[in-house]
Parts: sequence; structure tokens; C-alpha cells
Amino acid sequence: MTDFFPFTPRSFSRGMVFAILLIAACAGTARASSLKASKVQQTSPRQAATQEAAYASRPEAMRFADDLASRRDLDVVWVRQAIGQARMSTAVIRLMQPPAKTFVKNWRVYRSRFIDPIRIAAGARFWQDNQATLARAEQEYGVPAEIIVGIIGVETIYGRDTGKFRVLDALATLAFDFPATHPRARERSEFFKGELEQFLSHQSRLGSDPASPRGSYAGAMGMPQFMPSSWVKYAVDFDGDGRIDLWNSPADVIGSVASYFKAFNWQPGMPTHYPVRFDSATLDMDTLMAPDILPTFSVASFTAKGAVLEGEALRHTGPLALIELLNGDPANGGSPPTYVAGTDNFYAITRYNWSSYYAMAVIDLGREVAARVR
Ligand SMILES: [Ca+2]
Repeated sequence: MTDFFPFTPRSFSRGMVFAILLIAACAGTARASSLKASKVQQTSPRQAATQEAAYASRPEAMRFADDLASRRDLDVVWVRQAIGQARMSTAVIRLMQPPAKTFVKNWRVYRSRFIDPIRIAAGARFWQDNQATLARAEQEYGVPAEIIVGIIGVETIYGRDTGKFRVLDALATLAFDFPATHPRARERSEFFKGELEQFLSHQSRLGSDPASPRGSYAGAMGMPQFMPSSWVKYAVDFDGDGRIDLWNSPADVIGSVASYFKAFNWQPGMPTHYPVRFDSATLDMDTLMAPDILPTFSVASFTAKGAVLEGEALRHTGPLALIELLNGDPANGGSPPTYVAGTDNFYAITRYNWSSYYAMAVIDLGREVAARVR
């Protein structure tokens, strides 16, 4: 649920390109939003704007509340109050802006933000503390510990950084005030209306205060940064205490991440990717890159187009994709791209966050932690 380069819908977490921005933004918004009105001695213009922007005064938001209550058979007063107390967050809007057009992705830089000694050490501790649960998840869902540990590390450093935005504010802001400059603003705002609906329905069923949960600027929650719809569909009670707690129960988190991957077609025992090399003079790059990260080519067709595979890759039975990770602009101090042959399992990781850079960081972090633990 991490968002770095591309904008990722389903499982955002705070991403790293935004890390610095976010630290600044979190500090600002968390402080601003935690101030009780009665404690505010002097109201800054920004706070005043935030207070005025409460969605209770927005007819569109209240119409949405009425529709939602009727569709989901919820108490309309409760839903109106919930959405009515949501506040528009300018920090959320800023963080959701698409990256500048001149921005060239850089895998090496991206990787260095996730594969670092602190995250590896935290991952090794998490693995050791939860060894039996990870083994049980692998047995039950077929998803290896490495991948689960990689995901939770990249998302939140094993729960250290689960986000400081009120989920209610983030979702309402993105539902009703999605930045119009974004190329897919309408589609994205519909997506977040759906997430807001799932979130409120879920909170209502639990009898929980919708203003309490905190998460990423996109409304992703807990150690695995599940969006509300993912929580509803894929989260599981893996410690058997009768409730799902993705903030405090490592077992529920491990089981839920594994359950998510199983639902997205994870295939037990299949590698995520293989090394690939080629002679660019003879490679049919256009054809191989056309499906992007979607595995499409058999080994025979992949190699017939000039991609060279070796060893176990030649015995792979499923489709492959040529994955290209840019390392900046070679004409401007960058390096040539990194290439791998991605399998269906590589693609499955991108269903957690729609980015091949993200998937490769998860895989590499998992490997590094595994090497430390084993
Ligand atoms: Ca539980």
C-alpha cells in the first residue's frame, strides 16, 4: 500500500519518494488535527481554513452520506455525523499530486530507501519473533515468509510507521476533493468514495468511532497498510482471538498478507523472477515491453524474441514479462536500466502495490532478511 513513483490504488502506504515530504506533512497535520478546539488559544489561518472545510457543510458530502446509509442500511444520523466531522486535509491533497513530468525513476535510489540496515535488523527480529506463525501462514496459504516479511518491512518497518492521518479525513478528502490536476482524478475520487463507504460500514458494524483510526495519507491502515476494501475482503483473524487487529496482532497481519496473496493468484513454489540478458541489437524490445509487467510470453517465445535465460528459468512453465527498472536518465548521470524476467508471482506482488519497483524492493528486502535469519 506504498506509493512511490506511480500512484497506487489498492494498498497504499506512505511511500518513499514522499518520505521527506510526508515527515513534514505528518508533523504538520498530526499536530493540527490533534488540537482540541477548546485548547486552541489562537487560530492560525490554516487551522481556520481546516475547520471551515469540515464536510458537514458540503451538500455533496451529505448527499453521499444519505445514499450510503440507504444503500448499506446504516443509521443515517450516524453516517452524516461521521462524514460531517471529516476535515479536508491540504497535506493529503499535496501528497496525492502526480510526480513532475521530468521525474525519471531510479531503481537504485528507490532500493536504497528500503534495503537498509535498520529495516533488515527489524525484519530479522520480526521473523524470529513470529517464526511459527510465518510457517503456519506458508503452510496454509502457500506464501513464503520472505515475501510476507518483505511486505510488512517495506510498508511500515514492521509497524513502526503506520501513518498519522485520520483515515476518515484522508478518505473524505480524496473522495470529495481529489486534486483535479491528476490525470485520472474522476476515477480516483470514485475509488476513494468506495473506500470511504467500506471504511464507514466496517466501523459501524464494529461499533467503533470512525474518527479514531490513523493511517497513511491514502487511508491505508495498520502494519500491512490495508485499504478498507482489502481489510473487509482479505484480512483474517490468524491468532484466533475472535477479532482482526492489523495494528497490534503480528499474527493477524501475517495471515492477512498471506490471504491477500493467495487471493491474487500466488503460486506456491514459483520464483518471482529470473535473471535475463540480451543483445539490444537483436532484442525485440517493442514486443516484449508492450504488455508491460503482465506476464505474457512463454519461455520459447521470450527467448525467440532475443531474451536470454539460463538454468531453472529455461524450465519455467508459466508466462513471463520483461521487467524494466530505470536507473535514472543515462544521458543525465543515470545508469542503464535493470532488467529481469518476471513471473506470475512477481505480478502478484504488484497487486499489493501497482509498481514493479515496489515488488522488487519487497523481494530484495525479504531476501536480505532471510539471509540474516538463516
Ligand atoms: Ca485476531
